[in-house]
Amino acid sequence: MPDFRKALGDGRVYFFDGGYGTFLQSRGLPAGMSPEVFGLERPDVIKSVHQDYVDAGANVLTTNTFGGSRPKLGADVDVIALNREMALLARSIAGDTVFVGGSVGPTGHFVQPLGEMTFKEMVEIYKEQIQGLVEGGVDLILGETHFDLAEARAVVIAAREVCDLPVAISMTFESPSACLTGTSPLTFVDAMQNMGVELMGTNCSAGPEQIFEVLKNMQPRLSSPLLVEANAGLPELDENRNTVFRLKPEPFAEQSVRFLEVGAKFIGGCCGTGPDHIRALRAAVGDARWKRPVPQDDCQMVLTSRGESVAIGFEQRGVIIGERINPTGKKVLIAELQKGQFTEAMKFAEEQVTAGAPVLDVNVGAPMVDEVQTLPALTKEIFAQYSAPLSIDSTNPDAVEAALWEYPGTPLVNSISGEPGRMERLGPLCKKFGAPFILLPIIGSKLPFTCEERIEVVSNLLKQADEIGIPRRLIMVDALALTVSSKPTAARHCLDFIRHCKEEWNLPTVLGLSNVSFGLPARELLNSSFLTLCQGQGMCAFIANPNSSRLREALYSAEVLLARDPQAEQFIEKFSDWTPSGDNSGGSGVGGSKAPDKSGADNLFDAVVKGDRGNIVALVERDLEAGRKPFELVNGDLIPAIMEVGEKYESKEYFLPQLLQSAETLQKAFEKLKPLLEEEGGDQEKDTIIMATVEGDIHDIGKNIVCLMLRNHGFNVIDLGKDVPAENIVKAVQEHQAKIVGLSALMTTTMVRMEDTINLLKERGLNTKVMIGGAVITGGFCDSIGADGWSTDAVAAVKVAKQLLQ
Ligand code: THG
Repeated sequence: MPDFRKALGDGRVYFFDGGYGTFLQSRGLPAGMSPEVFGLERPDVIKSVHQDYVDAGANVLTTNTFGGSRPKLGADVDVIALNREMALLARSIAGDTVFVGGSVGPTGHFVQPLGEMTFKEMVEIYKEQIQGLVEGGVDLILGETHFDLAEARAVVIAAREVCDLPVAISMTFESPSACLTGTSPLTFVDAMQNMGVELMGTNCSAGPEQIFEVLKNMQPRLSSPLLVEANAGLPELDENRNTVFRLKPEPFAEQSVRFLEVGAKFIGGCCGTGPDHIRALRAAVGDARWKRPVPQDDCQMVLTSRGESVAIGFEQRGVIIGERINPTGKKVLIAELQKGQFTEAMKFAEEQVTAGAPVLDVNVGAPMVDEVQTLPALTKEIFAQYSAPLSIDSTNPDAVEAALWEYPGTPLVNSISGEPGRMERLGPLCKKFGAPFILLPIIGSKLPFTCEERIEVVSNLLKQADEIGIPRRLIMVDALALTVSSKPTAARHCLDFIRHCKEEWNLPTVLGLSNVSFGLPARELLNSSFLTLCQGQGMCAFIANPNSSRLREALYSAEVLLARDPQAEQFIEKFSDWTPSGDNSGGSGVGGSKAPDKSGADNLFDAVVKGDRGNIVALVERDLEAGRKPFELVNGDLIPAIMEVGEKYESKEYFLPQLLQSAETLQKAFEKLKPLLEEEGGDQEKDTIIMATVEGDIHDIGKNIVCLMLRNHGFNVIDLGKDVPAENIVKAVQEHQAKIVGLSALMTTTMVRMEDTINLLKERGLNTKVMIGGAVITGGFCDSIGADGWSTDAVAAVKVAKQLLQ
């Protein structure tokens, strides 16, 4: 038997059969009877129709199973047996020279929220039907006349779960621009290509001339072979008010031949066509060859919702993925999500769509929120109201899967990290659902820093993806924006990496823009400059707040400069009434700078406040030589100085870099003084504090700063690092007889793990004080898990530690 997959790739044009309904009626099908049930009673009639089409020159027969699904057939019919019988009938005529397509039509139901059925139920219905078709020996599964993208997707997923056969999906479009449920021909093509559907096309609805318009709208990104089956003209009502199709075989054939110009490889007929139409078609096509469609719209990736596509790529405009539906730092949103309410989340959706975000990120990771339940529920709520494709943002693979089962298009999966097991779990799922995904170059708790490290991590992940057979059009790389205030070259490595992804791998990149400016003032300024730099290197999308006008200004300006906004059309539309912000008044720029002047600190206090690392040791030596006592230096100068720094930080005069610099300066002074202090102070005991970032969380910048500050304030700090299991923390408490444990977590998803440690301490009968910290910690959360103190910054953390010892 010839292989249908080979036929898909060769240069030939193939012919499907024509309509069956009218034909069967003329051969005895009673009005109102299911053609499939009739087929069971009169296999001879079905065979005769198949035979007529083979005689007319069809290369592919479709089985008499268009309405062969459970909801259409009812409970009394053996669905699998019927489909198997019908497939066997077609096979008996097709022999081993003609292909058999297992026809799968609409169920007559809609998937939620349009209808009552869940997507999973729809898939189960199709699995049953397809099982029978496969048993009967079909060569491909052929979804026909679908008018809902969700239903078409259900056919594809059912086929993939049941068999390994190629899948063809043919949609019916009410108009050249959309099907009944609002999907455009191009979005249909995008979604099917994402899913790896081997053959796609359109049938029914109208005659060849109208269908040609639909095909033209599919062109921009079409690279797959097309299947086209037009009706015999537009339906008309005859004198008995019956629908009739009057287009004769020759004009039908003449008009259908034009389909070859736009990539058709398989041509047949739909309602009102018969063997003569197919015969005429074959004659008209003659020995013309298939012309593979070449997409004109150059892009690397496409996201789709039910109705819309968003193209991502080097020749495409930068795409804002709206970040606001994310509990980080949003108390009202967290409280609502915990109760399963979405008012606040929907407000963020509305606001971001209005601000022009083409894609919305959806993240519900917060303590006491069941993501597996909440993520799909919110996803559903959003896509029912907004057509922007979504980015499903979760570290919980079960939650991602649950959301994929609900979504009617091919959304962005954010993300697949290098954590062991992630690619194995999510890769095949994304492939099956045709969901593009973000590859996050983080392995376990390791954050690659240099460009080379990032390249190595992503190379390995790409290898894994290749092994699973994931096509490159589904992969986008997170370039990993790290914080420049703690790692000054972080952004440069990121820029190098973006270029590498583009030039060496032809892969689009994305990043969470705001990470870069953490700990600095005027974050929007840095974020928008960083955006421009990234765009210059080839970054394609970014997760950010679309309400920021500064960001939009930077984005749309860059699009003009990168020649992706022809005649500056978009730029002019957005900014024609823009007014320059102009002068230097209002706190910005000249004269307003409060950054410390580092030059020439001539005393210890100033040196610490100014963060004068180079001078501090010399100053300590000078003061010692002058006869000052080590304790006097600490208590009289150094501690007051770092307190002053803390105050400046709290009043937002200082930011993270200054805080770090001062802390390091202080540390240098302490190192110099340490041996002398120990001599002088004898056996004065320091209080021990155990510090750790909890298991599952790999953020340690904040915790490291707290450690530094605590040491500076005379604590004996034992830093267990990041991603530390509760068991290890408790062990360290016992071993070092610590008075306090400090737990850190940055993410709302990991802060819940703090409770593990508290519970374990209680279990072991230890009454060690626990203080917790992190950007998203609140007093309410602290009380709810039974911690003794909390803070969201390093200066306050020291105060809390001191209070806990009183
Ligand atoms: N890469 C990928 N996905 C990501 C990130 C990334 N998803 C999450 C995050 N990073 C990007 N999203 C956000 C969302 C919110 C904030 C920052 C990044 C944020 N929120 C404010 C805060 O914490 O103060 C809340 C203020 C407000 O908006 O009300 O900053 O890097 N692939």
